[in-house]
Amino acid sequence: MSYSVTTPIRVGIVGTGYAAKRRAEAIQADERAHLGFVTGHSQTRTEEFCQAYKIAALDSWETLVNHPEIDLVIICTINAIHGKIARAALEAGKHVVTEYPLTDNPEEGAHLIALAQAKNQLLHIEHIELLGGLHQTMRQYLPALGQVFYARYATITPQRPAPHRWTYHQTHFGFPLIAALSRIHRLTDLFGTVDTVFGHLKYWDSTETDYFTSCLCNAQLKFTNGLVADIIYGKGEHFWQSDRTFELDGDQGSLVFDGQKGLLIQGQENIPLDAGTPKGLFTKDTHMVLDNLLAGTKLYMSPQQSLYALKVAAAVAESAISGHSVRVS
Ligand code: NAP
Ligand code: BLA
Repeated sequence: MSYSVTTPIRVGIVGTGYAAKRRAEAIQADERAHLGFVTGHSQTRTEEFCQAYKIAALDSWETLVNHPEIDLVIICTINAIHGKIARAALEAGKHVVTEYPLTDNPEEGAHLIALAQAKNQLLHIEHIELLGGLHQTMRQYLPALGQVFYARYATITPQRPAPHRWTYHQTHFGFPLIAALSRIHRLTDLFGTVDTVFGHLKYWDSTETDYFTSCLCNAQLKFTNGLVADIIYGKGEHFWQSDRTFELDGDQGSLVFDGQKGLLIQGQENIPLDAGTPKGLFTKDTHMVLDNLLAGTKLYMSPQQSLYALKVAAAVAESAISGHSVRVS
């Protein structure tokens, strides 16, 4: 696919947090692009951002997506508004990159992908987990496990006191395994399609303001190839021990990672594995986006792959509400 865009690509960013900063640095380090504008939330952090990157602020994302001097909009704000910003930006004729998730609604996701295709504009959903050492190492050693029949991926983050931030707000963050879509996406990328899911979700101390102090979200996925996967996502004040274990069990061996350190276990043999550091991934993603826009180089994944992970996550959300297992259509 080739796009009509000329250098330098003029970029506007929505958001001023961690992802936005990494994007701004990557854009400013690349002569093929120019960072012109940002729009933020709180005035202080917007001003800090503008000072750090020597750029101008626009008063709203609506103004930013319609700005005539912007070709590419990068969406790095709270999850609840990704979908509507992406839609408005595509309708305004902009190329769009969004941090995951694209939206919480698979139908809206499909519509946005079709809209971008019809208008020949880029819609890229960042999934930096695929670019990271952990995923690459898992992929590399997968064949050594034979037939994989079980996966278990836990990310538990104790946090005391729970911060009064959007990531502890039911609406701004959204259903935890849609917000943390990488957990499901890592597995669908490795193991393909899912037949049925079962989900569970608990919030602690959630108030009428929608903030909670902890959440626990579990999902069991049964893949078409027979593999069963347990995903555990928890954070907040009610957890006492952090956990980042990713385990795959096959008939020839197991792969077990604790954070970035892993072991390949085959019979009596244990081979230590190191997945490196998860730094620099937003830069990698940004470079690949510019390569794609300017040279048509293939990106590391398609929006359809993100949409499939979203469909599975939405089925988990449906199951968590109904208490029944849900077939993924
Ligand atoms: P962050 O550092 O907390 O930044 C969040 C941004 O959203 C800030 O600009 C914040 O502004 C703004 N914001 C907060 N509450 C808001 C509200 N109610 N309405 C509008 N804007 C609001 O978060 P982040 O880690 O950069 O995450 C941004 C996006 O990237 C999220 O969708 C996240 O899932 C995704 N993502 C992040 C990572 C990562 O490594 N961090 C990885 C993958 C995907 P103020 O600070 O002024 O409130
Ligand atoms: C993913 N990290 C995320 C997401 C959020 C944060 C909101 C998306 C939702 C999710 O998948 O859980 C936020 N991450 C944070 C915050 C810290 C953090 C506030 O580590 C505080 C230290 N992201 C960072 C930092 C690194 C980082 C400092 O903010 C590490 C260098 C990496 N975050 C990182 C990666 C992902 C992610 C690689 C993708 C998720 C995955 O690997 O599966």
